Amino acid sequence: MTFLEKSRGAFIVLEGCDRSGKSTQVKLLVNRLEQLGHNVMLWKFPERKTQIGSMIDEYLKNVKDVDDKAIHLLFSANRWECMSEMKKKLLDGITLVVDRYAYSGVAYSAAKGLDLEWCKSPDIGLLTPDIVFFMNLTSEEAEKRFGFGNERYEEKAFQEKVRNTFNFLKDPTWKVLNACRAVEKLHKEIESLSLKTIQKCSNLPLKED
Ligand code: DGP
Ligand code: NA
Ligand code: NA
Repeated sequence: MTFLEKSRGAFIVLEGCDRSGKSTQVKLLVNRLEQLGHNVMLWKFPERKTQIGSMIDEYLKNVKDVDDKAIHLLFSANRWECMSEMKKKLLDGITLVVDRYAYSGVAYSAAKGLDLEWCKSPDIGLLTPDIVFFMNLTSEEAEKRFGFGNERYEEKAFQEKVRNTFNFLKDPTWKVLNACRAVEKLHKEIESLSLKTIQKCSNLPLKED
């Protein structure tokens, strides 16, 4: 635990399958919070701009094949290499709105058949989000959206497995949202829960598990 002398920013994560609308909502939320005068920053995983991130990018674009366990550890390392900077920003009072986090790490690898506990272990000790919005699609709606992408995981049968794996990962920080609704409706719900979270956690210590 890190104790605070001044109020900190909130650590807000959006999770879900590909095409669940995360990136749209993350941008809307950041813009809205800025409008309201909050100190806020958008973050995205994988962070493709680092050296590790560029290996991940090549893997996702099918330029390179990487062993399933090795790529799992690289995704985790990509989160670890960002931790000190993220922690500093949070302690400086900046709210981070993060597109994907360790839940994606576990869901996508476990969907390949890797052991769930093994998948979780390299992420142990990462900062714990204050709230995780899970963008939940019905399988019907998911089906309509799948099959359009061209990156490695953007394929219907695989996404269905990822969806099922996410369901095992729910914890008390999760807020499961009906992501089939109109963009603006969803945005309003995310906004109001985020504002509550920012207020609630501003004087609480940051958690690392
Ligand atoms: P995005 O840029 O959000 O579309 O993410 C790229 C793809 O990478 C997407 O299919 C989800 C997947 N992904 C994100 N994080 C991880 C991770 O930690 N591990 C694995 N195996 N896949 C991930
Ligand atoms: Na994607
Ligand atoms: Na996205």
